[in-house]
Amino acid sequence: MKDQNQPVVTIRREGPVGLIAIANPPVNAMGAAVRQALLDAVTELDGDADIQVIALYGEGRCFSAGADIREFGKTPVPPRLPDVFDRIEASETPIIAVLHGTTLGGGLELALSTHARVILPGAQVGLPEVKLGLLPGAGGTQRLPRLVALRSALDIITTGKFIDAEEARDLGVADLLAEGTPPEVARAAAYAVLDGKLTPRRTGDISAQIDQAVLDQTIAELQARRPALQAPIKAAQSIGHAGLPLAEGLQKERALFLELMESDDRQGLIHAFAAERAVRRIPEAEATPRTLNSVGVIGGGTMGVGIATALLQAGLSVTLIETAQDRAEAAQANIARNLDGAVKRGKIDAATRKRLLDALQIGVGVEPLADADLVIEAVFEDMDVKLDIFSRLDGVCKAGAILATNTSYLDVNRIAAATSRPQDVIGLHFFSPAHVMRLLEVVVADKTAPDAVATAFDLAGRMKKVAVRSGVCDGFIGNRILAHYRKVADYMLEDGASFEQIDRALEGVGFAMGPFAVSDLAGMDIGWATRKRKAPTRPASERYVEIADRICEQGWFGRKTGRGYYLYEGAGPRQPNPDALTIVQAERDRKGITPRDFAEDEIVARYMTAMIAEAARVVEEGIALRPIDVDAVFLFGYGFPRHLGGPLNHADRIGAAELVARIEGYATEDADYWQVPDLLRQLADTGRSFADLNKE
Ligand code: 3H9
Repeated sequence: MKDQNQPVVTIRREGPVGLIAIANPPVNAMGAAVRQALLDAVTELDGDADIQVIALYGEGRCFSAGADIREFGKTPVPPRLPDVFDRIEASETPIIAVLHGTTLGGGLELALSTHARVILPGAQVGLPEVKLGLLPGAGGTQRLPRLVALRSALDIITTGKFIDAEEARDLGVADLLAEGTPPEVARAAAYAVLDGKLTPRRTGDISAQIDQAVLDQTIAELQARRPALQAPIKAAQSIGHAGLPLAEGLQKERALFLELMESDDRQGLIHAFAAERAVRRIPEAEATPRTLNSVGVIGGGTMGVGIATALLQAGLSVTLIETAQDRAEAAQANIARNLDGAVKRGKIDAATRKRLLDALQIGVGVEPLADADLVIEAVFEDMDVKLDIFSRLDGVCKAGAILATNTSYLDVNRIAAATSRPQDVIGLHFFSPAHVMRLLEVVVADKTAPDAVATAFDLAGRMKKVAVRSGVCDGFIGNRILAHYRKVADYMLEDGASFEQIDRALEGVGFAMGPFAVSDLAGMDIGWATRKRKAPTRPASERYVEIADRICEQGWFGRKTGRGYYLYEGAGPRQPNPDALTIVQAERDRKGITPRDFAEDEIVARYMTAMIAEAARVVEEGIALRPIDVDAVFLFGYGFPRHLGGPLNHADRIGAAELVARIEGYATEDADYWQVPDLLRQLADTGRSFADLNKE
């Protein structure tokens, strides 16, 4: 952490060379203090007759991650970044930037406003503002197209992707690639300028070549692909002004930037960025994680294979256990196939694939797990099977080993009680495919030890996953909320909306897929099995829609059988399964329901309200630590639209009072299902928001 007394920018004079270092850990974000100090440093050195060249670098892990995101939405404090950068570009004394670690957003814009850039191997640069619902608003859209080809500038800015040091040099973002520590390279670069080996120039003096046809085509593609996302479109429009004199282009960029700054998308996307990091704040954060080198995975199905793949990729050695040797070998082959996919996508090379496979052992029975530091059970959802496995693990595993279950909804306390060491038992709920999906629910049972929880979070970090702490309940955070709101989609279907219309409405607001398309993808048999399991405990008063059961009874489980709600025969856009439509109508007739029309707005309102209601209960009961934890679960595990920031961030936009009014309105049709959660009512009564609870 930053010592408040340390300066955020330091100056050093070494003969004719002036060195400026930004020192604002952890990522040299440019908040008000850095902006002012940078401006002062440049003004001072530029005014010093003895200084002939200035080199600028970052202390710590990177050059700079850009503007300080925490200041967004607050009253701006001068000087503004664009003004600081204009002053840097105007400097009479040449200024060189030395880029190491990540140089992002305003950090790269700072570098573009200097007179030459030297990049260190391993560095990455990017203008990721569009991912935050913004555009580079401190000259990025005007200066980058002056240095690189228009197509490259459009690509970098509208995707927000990171590019590596070599590519940065090849494209023209950086002038030179050089090895050394940032201060060493800074010094060397300064002398290269003095010796005439590196020629500084003002980016603003270069003219950009804007090919209108290329620009128009990019904007048309962006509009077609993601019409709801304004930031990439506006960013491309802003690049279109780079052919103007710099000052004029910068003004236009500023206007577009400010429009985006006011947008809901910007708020939602920055909330999503914060959510990914906020979930790390857990009561067990101070506990020391246990050592984790070898992991056992029990079960070689889709889940076990995905988990094992992800563990290997995180550098752990894995022992995969199955019930028979041939099944273990089949799992091993599937893991190899996953790693082949990673090679194909350029994520790992062939040598790494071999090394990872060498770290995989397979076996039968729990005995090979005696020395494992962690065991993750990923067999099918049957409590008796799990209880048996955990009691056997208890008999063979070494003291201090963590025993984890990947159950999606079963009671982790009961599983822990099957062992003599409940303090070592935890839920690690991965999402399928486990080597791809980023979410990991860490389910903390009543007796789970703090250092076991800390170990799970440490593991998630190594696996580059977003871990969210959950308490024990049926379905934990995500599946519990899903089980509730998924019903409302069925209710609307039975009452008159079509499954296509419901899917379209939700995809229209940005869900990756509507609920019926998701059922088809996941396999309708999975939900069917769960419904059968829950049937004995379902209250008689609960409204139950049988449409999905009727479809499953035909042997239609979605994609894997070629038909479900939709048909999957051949390529092309999805087509509704006509027989499914007949089943829907037959079920309405059987229950005497006269179908009514649903507007898309109403579909979205009911679906979101149901989701928010159960999410509020999950927070109220302490299953989730904070509202933002629920948001993270849905953003990273359920395809919730990122620009809405998660269900409870979205709830704040709707307002608690409006949500209460909606639920009370819907309750006139079904008072059993639609109940106002106490927490939501409290927020409505006190005028508070879920965001306020995140701050507590
Ligand atoms: C911009 O520049 C706008 C301009 O165009 C125009 C302005 C006029 N500000 O991610 P980590 C914090 S928009 C404030 O865990 P990593 C982060 O929250 C900006 N704080 O580490 C975390 O705090 P905590 C464009 C920031 O190694 C801590 O630093 N820039 C910022 O996995 C460590 O971060 C971006 O979009 C920031 N800009 O990844 C870059 N960045 O520990 C966003 C980070 O309290 N940042 N923090 O939770 C990143 O992509 C990653 O953080 C980075 C490091 C790759 C840098």
